[in-house]
This record gives sequence, structure tokens and C-alpha cells, in this order.
Amino acid sequence: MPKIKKILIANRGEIACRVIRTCRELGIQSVAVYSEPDRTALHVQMADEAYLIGPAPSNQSYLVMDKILEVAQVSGADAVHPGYGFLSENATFARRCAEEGIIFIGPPTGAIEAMGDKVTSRLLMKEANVPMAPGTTDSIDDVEEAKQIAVSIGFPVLVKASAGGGGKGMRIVHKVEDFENAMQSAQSEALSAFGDGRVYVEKYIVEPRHIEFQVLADQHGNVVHLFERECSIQRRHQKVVEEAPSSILTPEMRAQMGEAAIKTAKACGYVGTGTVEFLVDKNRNFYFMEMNTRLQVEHPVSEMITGIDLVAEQIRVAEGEELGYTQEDLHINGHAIECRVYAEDPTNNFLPDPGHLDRHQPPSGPNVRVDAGIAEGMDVQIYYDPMISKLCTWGKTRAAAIRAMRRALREYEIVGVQTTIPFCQFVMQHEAFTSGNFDTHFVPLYFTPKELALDDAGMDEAAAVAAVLMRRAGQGVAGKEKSATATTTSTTGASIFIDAFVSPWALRRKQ
Ligand code: MV4
Repeated sequence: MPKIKKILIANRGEIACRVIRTCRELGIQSVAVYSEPDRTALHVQMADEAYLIGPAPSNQSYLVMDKILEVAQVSGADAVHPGYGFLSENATFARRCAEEGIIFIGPPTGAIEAMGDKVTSRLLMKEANVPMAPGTTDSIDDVEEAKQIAVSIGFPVLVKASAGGGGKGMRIVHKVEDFENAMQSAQSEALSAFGDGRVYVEKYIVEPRHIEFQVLADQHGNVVHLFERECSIQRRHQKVVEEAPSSILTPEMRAQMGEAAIKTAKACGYVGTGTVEFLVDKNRNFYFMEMNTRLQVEHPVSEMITGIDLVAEQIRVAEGEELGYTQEDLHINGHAIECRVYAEDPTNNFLPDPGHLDRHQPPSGPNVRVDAGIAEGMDVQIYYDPMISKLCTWGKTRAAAIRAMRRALREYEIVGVQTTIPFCQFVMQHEAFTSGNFDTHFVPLYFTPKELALDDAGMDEAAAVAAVLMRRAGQGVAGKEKSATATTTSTTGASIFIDAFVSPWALRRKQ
């Protein structure tokens, strides 16, 4: 098979930048596509070529297959990398790429379809002997029949949408009297969200951990796993902190779950990078939940503990290359943590706070990796996901990775929008997190906005003022504004004198 020479990245933001970086390392030309407000975006600046594909709304730009395929043809790209989100798990798009002679950097259409439909994937997993929560492997539409099944499984049960994922069309049912209503509302929610009202019933696993395995498969039947990521720290089905490896897996469990993940990939004829999600209960039983047929947001933590560039592997296997290594060649080296930095206000129900980045100074130094999709002076757009960056740290041990993360979060300066940095700092300091004793209920169980109340709010204000002053001083005419100063009043009543050259993060409370 021929080498890929030019890749169109059908995405934006940090993941588009991430893919372009590997293209550059491999000597592959990169083609960006962009919507009108993204004209000056980082991914457009980084790519070798860039093409406008439409106005801001993604259904008029990043989701329009015709436009993306047209750019692929015009630019002479021989492959498309879909990133995550947008068209990444769209079987029709993968098929259309193939029809136009363009390599879709992702799994075969059949694998996307099989895993996109949860009833189909449950049936496949049953045949492959992958452990699953007790439940149906068929969709059910007869309420009485479904109720009987729920009773025989035992409450609580979950009614889940076959076309679902991410919690849409999902209902927990605690007692038989509530079953009928729950099933009907799950069906109608699924129908309006996905145009597919099919649901199935599963035993509800109480207080589980979400642990997912990274798999990698070539076109010759070789499949390995790159160990697991612990993703239990979520908020409303949105992951906020991930780490690799999980602190609760023993080597035996890791081997068993890894084997199950490989079986899953083989059962659907997988090629490329994929993720098999499991729930793990209090007794350390694990259950297949779903498979994501794309490169995931949190892939960097797997890269950091294995030393493998997953995007480079995706490209290699898309070219038809063999993996060239086996499971025995892979080892976990140390521990990595990812904090997602969003333009959201954690003191106001994580309300998105898009806007201008007056300052964006990411941390650096030993064992820090920042994947940002935006730079200082740019805007976090209202039209798309408000993620600013992914901050990852590595350590020889979990404790060392946490220490590095606390230092890096403290070093990170963002002015202009509210961010989830204080929330991530809260997680890093929480005893349940540091001890490793937590589950998917961590956020609703422990977090309230008052956890972020400052020891001295004035100090934070002072830090913000200092940051703005520093910037103004930096922009001033040489010798004119170099000594900008200000005075602000702390909540304790004390006056704080700020020198522009005092680092704003040095002023912050010791976190
Ligand atoms: C479950 C579950 C408990 N038992 N399935 C949430 C999103 C969708 N992908 C599946 N989800 C769950 N499925 C059974 N049988 C609990 C959840 C769940 C969850 C899973 C992982 C991480 C966070 C979660 C938050 C709420 C519910």
C-alpha cells in the first residue's frame, strides 16, 4: 500500500493541532478546513494549507461531508483524519471517503456501525464472551415483557437507548411500579434525539468506576491494548480528569480486562485506535459498556505511559503497515494525569464562558504536556466545545504525577474567561482522589461551588489585576509603562500594592 503523503484534518481546535504536529514529524502534508470564525484559528495557522468550508454552525461547516470531500479532492489529500466528535464516528462519512478513493483514518465502516448500535454491540459481546451487565441483547418494545425481564434481573435496572451513549435516553429504575413510565420516556427521548426509539434493559451497576482500555489494531489481524485509563471523574457524562493507569487494577485484572478489550476489537473487525469502556463494581467485577471507534480526547495519558504516538500508529495502520510489536513488548512506564481546561465557570454550574483570552500562559517544565487549540489574543468561540486545552503531567508514581499537576495548574495563567482550573485543583487536593478511593459519583458527591471559595478573594483579584498590568506593561512603549502598579483592597480590608512585575500566580493563595 502507498505511503500517505497528505492528510486533510476534518476537525478544529486542539485535536486538529495535535494531528498536524504528528503529520509534520512524519513529513506528511497537512490540510486544514475552517469555518468563518475560525479563519485565524491555531489549526489554520499550523497546517500547510487551509480551506474555508462554511459559516460558524458546525452543521454548515465541520459536519458537511460534501464540502470536506470536495476540499480533499481539490487539495489532493489522500487521507482524512476525523479527530473526535464531528464526523469521527459517522459510518456514512467513512464509506463516502472510501468511495472517493480517500483513506479514512479510522476503523472499517462495519465496526463503526456495530459499535454505534448498542443492541448490536451487546449481541456481539455476548457471542465473544466478553463480560457484560446482565440484561437483554435485543431491543424490546413490549412493556410487559420488558418489565418481566427487569424483575428477573432485579432492581435497580437501567433502560438505555440503543442509539445512545453519553447518557441520552437513559433511565434508572428502582422499583417495578416506575418501570413503564421510565421505559416510555427513555423511548421518546431516544426517538427525538436519535430518530431511533429502540431501548434495552441492563442491570444497574451501583457506584462503579469507569475504566477504559486503549486498543490498537492493524489490517492484518494483530491487536494489542495500550493499558487502561481511569475516567471516573466526570460531570454530567463529561470527563474532567483522567489518568493512566488506574490505581485499582491489579496486574491480573489488567490482563483479563485487556484480553476482553482485544476480544471486543476482534469481534467487530477493528482497525486503528479504539477504546473499550468498562464499568468496574465494588467487588472488582468488570462489565463491557461500549466501544468508542475513534481517537479519544484523553489519549495523551496513554501516550505518556507507553511512549507511543497514537496518531502516528493510526496513520501507519491506515497505510497497511503491520504493528511490528506484540503485547509482551508493551509496558507501563510511570503515571500520567490529564486535566481538561474549559472556559466554564465552576462556581456557576459550569456555565460555558466563551470570550477573548487576554492572557494565556500555559505551564511548562519537567513532565508537563499541554495540548491547546487556542492561543493568547484569540477567542474561545461560542459555537463549539469550550475546551481551551488539555493539561497532562507525568510522574514515576501517581503521587509524583499529582504533585506535578498541582504545580502546573498553579502556574497556568488565563485571563479573560472563567476556567475549570480551580475545579481541577480541588480534585487534585481531595482526599478521595489522592487516596484513589473514588467512583463515578465523585463530582456530585463532593463538589459544591463553595469548595472554591478563596481564603482571601482579594488575593485572587490582585492576581488578576497583576496579570492585566503585566500585559499592559509588556505592550507599552519601551521605557514608558514598564513599572505599572495598582492598589486593590482585599476582603480582609488590607490594601494590596501590586507591582506589575510580581508574577500573578505568586500572589495566589498556596494551592
Ligand atoms: C451504566 C451505569 C451503571 N450500570 N450502566 C453513563 C453513560 C453511558 N455511556 C452509560 N452510563 C452508565 N451506564 C450500568 N449497567 C452507570 C452509568 C453512568 C456513568 C458511567 C460512567 C461514568 C459516569 C457515569 C455517570 C452516570 C452513570
